[in-house]
Amino acid sequence: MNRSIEAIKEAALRELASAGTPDAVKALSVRYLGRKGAVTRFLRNISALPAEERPRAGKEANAVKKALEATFADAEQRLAEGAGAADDAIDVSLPGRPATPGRRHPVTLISGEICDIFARLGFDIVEGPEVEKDYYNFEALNIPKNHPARDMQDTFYVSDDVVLRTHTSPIQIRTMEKQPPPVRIVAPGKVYRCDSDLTHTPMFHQVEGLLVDRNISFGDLKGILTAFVHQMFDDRTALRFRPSFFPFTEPSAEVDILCVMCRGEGCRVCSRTGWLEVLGSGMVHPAVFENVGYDTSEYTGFAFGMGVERIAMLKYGIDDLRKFFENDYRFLRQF
Ligand code: 2NL
Repeated sequence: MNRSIEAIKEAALRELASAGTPDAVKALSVRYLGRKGAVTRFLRNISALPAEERPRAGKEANAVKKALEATFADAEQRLAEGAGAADDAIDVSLPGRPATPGRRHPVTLISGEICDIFARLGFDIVEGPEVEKDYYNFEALNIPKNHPARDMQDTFYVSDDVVLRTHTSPIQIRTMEKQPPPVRIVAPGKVYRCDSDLTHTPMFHQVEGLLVDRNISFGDLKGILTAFVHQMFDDRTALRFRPSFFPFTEPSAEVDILCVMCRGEGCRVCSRTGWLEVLGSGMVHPAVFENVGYDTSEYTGFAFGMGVERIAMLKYGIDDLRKFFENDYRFLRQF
């Protein structure tokens, strides 16, 4: 009799293991615990047992009944929840989320375009350190010790004689120190100035250029920069060379181009002048050549520099410098 209630329990659990739905568990529950179920019938038959066996058999059978009731209820609930969860399970047929591959920053694109144009004109592209010796950033470029550019207000000092470069000219000094003329290079890169407002950021990008050879004249400077502007914008963009001053060039000239927005009519972008200032330039100062050991009786050269953000704003029609530094992908993805 005892073995028999144990056998019923084992059979019930074996069948339960292969019941895959809540309904299958319910049917099992009826077959074992229902009015005509195996456990119920067993309980009913206890009265037929010898009197001394009845209490023990009753106790055991009731324990099995309780255990099965709980186990069936558990299984039914677990299968019901499992069926619900199947709706939220991974749908392997769904297409994956597309990866956002990113793209080049507009300033990188324009810096590259500028360098490409000069590369086609025979210039090599050279880079150099952003943390630079005072000597390469100022001294070698004929910028005297009391010059305002050297002030703490304008320059980030790393130590007494080390600065964050304020222009990429040190690259050109280093190149001239390493090799004799001819030199034909452009120097792109980040530069740093202690300045921050609507139209200035403490870091911005520059491309500078240098050409040194025999018989280089201001005419060569005008020719190369005209070719550059015509390729960067279009070949009907006029240039205007205005006298200016830089410590490292003599004579020096600012280069204006006819306003790319209004074509000289006068607009907000060109402050009603019809012209845009885009480049600084000049013939390399003899003092600079002497600092790198070039013979000034044999060689002359020209140099120029431009701000990449400024060119990018004109080329893409962007009116706010800060857009380049916000890293808003809705802006950056347009280029
Ligand atoms: C500007 C002006 C300029 C240079 C940069 C240069 C470099 C050497 C020697 C002489 Cl090694 N000059 N660079 C010359 C004239 C102007 O940049 O407005 N930059 C944004």
